[in-house]
Amino acid sequence: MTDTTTDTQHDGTNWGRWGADDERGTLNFLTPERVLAATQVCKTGKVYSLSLPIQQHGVPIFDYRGAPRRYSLTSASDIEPYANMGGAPGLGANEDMLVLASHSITHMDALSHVYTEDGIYNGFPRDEFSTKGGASHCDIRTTGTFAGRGILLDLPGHQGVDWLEPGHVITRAELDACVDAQRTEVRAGDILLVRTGWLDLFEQGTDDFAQPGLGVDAVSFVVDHDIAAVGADNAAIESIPFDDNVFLAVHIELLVKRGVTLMEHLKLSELAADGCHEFFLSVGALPVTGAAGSPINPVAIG
Ligand code: UVW
Repeated sequence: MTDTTTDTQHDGTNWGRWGADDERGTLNFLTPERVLAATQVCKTGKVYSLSLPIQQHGVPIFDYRGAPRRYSLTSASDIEPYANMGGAPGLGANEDMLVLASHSITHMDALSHVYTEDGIYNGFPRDEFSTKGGASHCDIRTTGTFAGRGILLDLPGHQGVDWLEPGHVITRAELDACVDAQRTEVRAGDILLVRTGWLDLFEQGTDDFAQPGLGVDAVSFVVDHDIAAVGADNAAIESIPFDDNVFLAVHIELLVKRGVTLMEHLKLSELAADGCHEFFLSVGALPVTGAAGSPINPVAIG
């Protein structure tokens, strides 16, 4: 079973690994053979939505992104909306207008989301993201649809706590220990979901901005196992404050340098409660041309 790696791997990055024009990054690990094999892992057939509800209150929202808005576009309060088109009296339809940030609540980062002075993933220029058109490379459509074998590392479950402490920096050793304790086999092309318990703490009403999350040391787990994508139940995959106080340190290592798709604010507690550590996972983003991210509703089948 092979992926389509054709090029030499730059030191510490995947730039050029799948060609100079690659916009899929580590989703290239998800070969049709691996996706087909992933369909065989289901045991219960239980279907899980990993998305929080899109609403204004009771969900994590960053001030600068604002709360999502749902406005009624049409409703029964409109006077006979279809009458002049031949509709029967009383016939109508309810519709909405949705206004929300691309990185609202449960969402996926496109590979154009974070840039450094060297550019975005694969070296595409950071200044090609325009006000009018958004991303000309690595918009959400290029990575927004994928499926494969998902694995859950339930760190609080393994460590016997309700949640990891805010600000806790997760290490490679903690991920390895959790894998061993859960007896979860990690395979190339897996989609790794890390439960920190932070959403459970959020539900208790914390107003602490600090969050547990991956540290730079944990990046080697993703790299060594050829992980295709990473998701977590926290805001940024990585710890806040950032590891070693390097702003977006793990985003730079995973998203920018290696083209690893990231999914944040995933609802993982039901999978954890069921002890479901292996599942088929299907992820779809809104295919918005030029967008740097999108709300998602990943579906896991246990
Ligand atoms: C940033 O970290 C800037 O955004 P997100 O957490 O959505 O990746």
